[in-house]
Amino acid sequence: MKKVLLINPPWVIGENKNLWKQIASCWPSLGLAYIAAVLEHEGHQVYYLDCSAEHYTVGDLEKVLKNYTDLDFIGITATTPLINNALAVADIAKKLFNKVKIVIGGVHASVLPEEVLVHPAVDFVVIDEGEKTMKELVSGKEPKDILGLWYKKDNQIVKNQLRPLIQNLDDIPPPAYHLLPMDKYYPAIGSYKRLPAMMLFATRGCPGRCTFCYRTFRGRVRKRSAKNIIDEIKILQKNYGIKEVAFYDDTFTLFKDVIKDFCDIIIKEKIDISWSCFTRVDYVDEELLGIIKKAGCHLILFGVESADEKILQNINKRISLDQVKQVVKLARKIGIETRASFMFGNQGETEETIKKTISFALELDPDEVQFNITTPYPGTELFQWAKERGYIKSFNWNDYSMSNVVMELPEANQEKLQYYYNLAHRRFYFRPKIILRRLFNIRSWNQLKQEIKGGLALFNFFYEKSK
Ligand code: B12
Repeated sequence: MKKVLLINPPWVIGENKNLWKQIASCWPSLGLAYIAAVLEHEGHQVYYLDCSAEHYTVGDLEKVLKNYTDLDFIGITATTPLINNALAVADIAKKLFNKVKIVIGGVHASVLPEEVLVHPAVDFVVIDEGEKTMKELVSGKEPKDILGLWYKKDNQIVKNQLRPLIQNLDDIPPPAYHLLPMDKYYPAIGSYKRLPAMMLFATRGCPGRCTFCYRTFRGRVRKRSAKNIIDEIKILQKNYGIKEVAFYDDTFTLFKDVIKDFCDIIIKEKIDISWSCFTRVDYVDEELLGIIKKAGCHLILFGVESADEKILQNINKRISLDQVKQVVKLARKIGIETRASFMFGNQGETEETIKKTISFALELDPDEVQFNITTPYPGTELFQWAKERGYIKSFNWNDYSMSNVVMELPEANQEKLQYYYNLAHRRFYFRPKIILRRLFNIRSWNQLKQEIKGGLALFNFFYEKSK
């Protein structure tokens, strides 16, 4: 039996530049929770430390880590903006427990394993899915025989081959929720109907090939069965009183057969759960929207990105603006709210195309919008494109949180991007029509509280900007 501590590193919120930070969600790293479940199955003792949910900063960590003793492994997850915090945690841990083996996994380490592994405190990097690789490592298999593992030996980096991805997601046990601080998690303002809520996945991988998006799990799509997803919802309801789930799949409606079965079970068994999901406009139709509405779906989030057809082509979005208009209209007819997200600063962006996107968002009139400033994440086609042209202003990963402009295009510089980012939100949300619609849609105290909090956050944001 080995003792393993899994850490979601601190996410210190930087300057208050990004309005979404004030109304953002707080979720666990389900990736770590899946790994925890697999390790527990093997008989190991596992601890889960969510520095983000506990609001710990890197400075708090020495004290916090002293609560753990006799650890054999520490596993840390990290996205690109969190990698420096993850490495700082690794340093503190290595100083406190010099025998502990430190493993880093997650998207950043999967894209840039070498960069992470050269850090002195890091012993192993796990590329892509971690369940089986971490299980073999902790259970004592020779590192040289473990697929998906990179490590240091005699000052050299040993690069084992990639591990084939898990084919049947039903084979993975449910996340080890019992190790998580479940009362610390919540969804973003405006995205839920009921609490408590938890995030969930029905698939892995995305069929899209957008140039700005990091293709997790090598873009290979896999599914869970409807029954397997329902069983997890039942665990969440029974053990934690969960009333709502937020599906964070890249394309929740990718496998229509599974979604239809899933909805059938919810309806037949009268399972009382409300939910939201992310998908692409080309993966829904009127029939499916009707079914998911009946099964409790109240909000769909999808990416439109730009209203300029040429930019949509440049980013390989593979959707048309007509499809977008049709889906928003259908969803409204059926009674599902929509949130459309847009980006400013993709390949080919100019002041004209930004204005076009803002006008389109107003005309489209979904229930909610989100405008983002494009960030070129390493591992994406966009990153390569921008790097080759010298458009990337910062290679400090701390800046890659989407609140900073790290890429400037010849016709869309930082000033313009920031200006239109603020203007777009203001123009969308400060319309009497949208304020009235939101007020009329309030059905509970909870929703009223959300609306007030969200409204105040927006107001505060623009007040700060105008000073
Ligand atoms: C849910 C989600 C969130 C949630 C919760 C994040 C969290 N606490 O983990 C919220 C909304 C808070 C969020 C915020 C952000 N997100 Co986000 N998010 C996702 C999303 C949709 C799913 C992540 C997930 O849970 N996947 C399912 C689990 C099972 O997979 P996993 O986490 O990758 O874990 C597996 C492996 O990676 C590996 N693994 C992971 N960690 C470890 C650690 C060890 C030790 C080992 C051995 C293995 C291992 O094993 C796991 C099991 O197989 C992904 C897209 C995607 N499809 O992955 C984007 C994604 C991770 N997010 C992204 C971004 C950019 C952000 C933000 C910067 C955006 C912003 N400013 O708001 C922030 C950063 C915040 C943060 N904490 O890092 C990018 C990251 C790109 C990059 N290179 O960093 C992604 C990949 C989207 C994309 N395609 O561009 N996000």
